[in-house]
Order: sequence, then structure tokens, then C-alpha cells
Amino acid sequence: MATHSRQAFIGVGANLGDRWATICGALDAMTGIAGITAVEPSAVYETMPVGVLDQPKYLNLVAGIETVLTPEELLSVLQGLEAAAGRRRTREIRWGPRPLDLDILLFEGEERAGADLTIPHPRMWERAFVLAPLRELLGRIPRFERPVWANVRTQIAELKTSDAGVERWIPLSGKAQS
Ligand code: A4P
Ligand code: MG
Repeated sequence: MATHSRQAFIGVGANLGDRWATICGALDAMTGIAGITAVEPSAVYETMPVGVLDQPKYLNLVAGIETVLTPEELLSVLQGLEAAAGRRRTREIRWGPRPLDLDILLFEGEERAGADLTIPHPRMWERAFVLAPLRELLGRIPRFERPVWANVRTQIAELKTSDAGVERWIPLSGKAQS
């Protein structure tokens, strides 16, 4: 654990089972984890599958957090939450359906290029289901209006990624939507 809190963004995706219940459960659990002090979810988006096309639509959002955990500690926490949601990696195909996927997209002051952890997430820049909610959080939440994220904001704007296949999704219950 570090002594001071840093910000990070987590990509959240689900396309099996009760997608929204699973996501709400994971966000609630994240809030209760020692070392994570704030969890700020974006709006929810229903998105067409990318990679393996023959699978159900996803619900996606991005959660901004503040944490004293290291990136490795955070990854371990997120994999624990995926397992608690019923995810069994050994039975999965890459980019195939899953009850819950939690990816570290960005972590303040950290870059990695390892097999177990790459930061920024290597595929985030080409994925509208990540960029649309991330752009929304960076533009709307005062706590993320910091110089450390200025380059990311500019990069997303310059990419001009199409939002085709990514639609706002309104939950009937659960977490409040802004
Ligand atoms: N890993 C390395 N870097 C990271 C990181 N920054 N965050 C390692 C999290 N994990 C990271 O991941 C495989 C390994 O990546 C982990 O063991 C970890 O050590 P995984 O979650 O087990 O498998 P995965 O998610 O199938 O692989 P991958 O390559 O991360 O897939 P993606 O790129 O996340 O794609 N379509 C829509 N519409 N919405 C989606 O959310 N998601 C995917 C998964 C495909 N298509 C999608 C969506
Ligand atoms: Mg993943």
C-alpha cells in the first residue's frame, strides 16, 4: 500500500446473467474494500460485442476510484470480485462472454508493460465502450478535473472514435444514474 491516495479508472463489463445486478454488486463491494476510498461510476452503456461478435450485448461503464493500493494489489482485488461474480477464467475463450470483467484502464503515475499487468490498458484507445464512459467521467466529475488527466482528455478528443454500437442504458433499479 502507498501512503497517499491516487486516482485510477476501471473498465467494468458484463454480458452473462443479470448484468446490472452483477455490476451493482461489484461496485458496492469495491466501495467496501480497505484502501479504496471513493468509487464514482459513469452512466451505463449497452454495447455491441467487440472481438468475438457472436455473444450477447454487454453492459459497460467506467468507475473512477481513489486508492492507496498499488496497481498489483488493485488487480488482485478486482480478480477476486470477478471470481465472486462467478467468473471462471479457465473455461473462457478470450474476448468471449463473461459475467463480469474488471480491467485497470489508467492508474495515476503508473505505467506497466507486463504480461500480468499493462497500464494503460492496451486496447482501451480503440474501444468506444471504454472511451465514451471515460470521456463522460473526465468531463463531468470535479474530482477528475486534474492536470494529471489532461493528456488523456486530449487523446480521447483527438481519436474521434465513433460511438456506434454504444448506447446509454437506463437501469430500472439499483445505482442512481446521473
Ligand atoms: N492484464 C494485463 N493488463 C491488465 C489490466 N490493465 N487490467 C491481464 C486487468 N487485467 C490485465 O484478462 C487476461 C489477463 O490480462 C489477466 O489475467 C490479467 O493479468 P482477463 O480479464 O482474464 O481476460 P479478458 O478480459 O478476456 O482479456 P482481455 O485481453 O483483457 O480482454 P479485453 O480486452 O478486456 O476484452 N465487447 C464489449 N462490447 N464490451 C466489453 O466489455 N470486453 C471484452 C474483453 C471483449 N469484448 C467486449 C468487452
Ligand atoms: Mg479483462
